[in-house]
Amino acid sequence: TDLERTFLAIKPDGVQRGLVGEIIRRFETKGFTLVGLKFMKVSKELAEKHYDVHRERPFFPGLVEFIISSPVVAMVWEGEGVVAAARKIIGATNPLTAEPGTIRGDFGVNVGRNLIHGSDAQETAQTEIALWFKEEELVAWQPHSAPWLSE
Ligand code: YYY
Ligand code: MG
Repeated sequence: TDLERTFLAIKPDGVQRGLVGEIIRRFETKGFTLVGLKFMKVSKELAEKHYDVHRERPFFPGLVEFIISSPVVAMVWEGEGVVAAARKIIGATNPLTAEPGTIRGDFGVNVGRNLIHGSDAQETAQTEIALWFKEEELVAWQPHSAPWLSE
């Protein structure tokens, strides 16, 4: 099987609203494997690097202020097709139009408070994992359920 990794972060609104367990549960019960997790306040430098592609957008300053305003849960998840699948589980950028059943569709109403970040492609995932985690913070392991999830 072809394992991929993606970077996910529960944003300050997800933490403040007590949705950490609910959000993690969705990736865990889907069958993906947690390989890195930390609860942290984000520095302005890290927030600006993470959202560098949006630097010229009008929402950039507010986005950075929001991400650094309160703790986040930074995570790396592994599995077959996890990058694209996590984006589907997360839902569209604007929670108001995101499909019910997705995290954003179920729990949000505003684009500036959309609960969770997920890498948008395999290459972006590699860059974001390296930006947020040191190699020794990632744990390679085989869940005992692996043969019951994949043939
Ligand atoms: O990848 P995703 O998080 O779904 O959206 P992006 O287009 O990469 O934008 C990153 C981030 O910026 C988004 O999650 C919320 C915020 N944002 C915003 O506040 N207002 C917009 N019009 C677009 C994006
Ligand atoms: Mg994005």
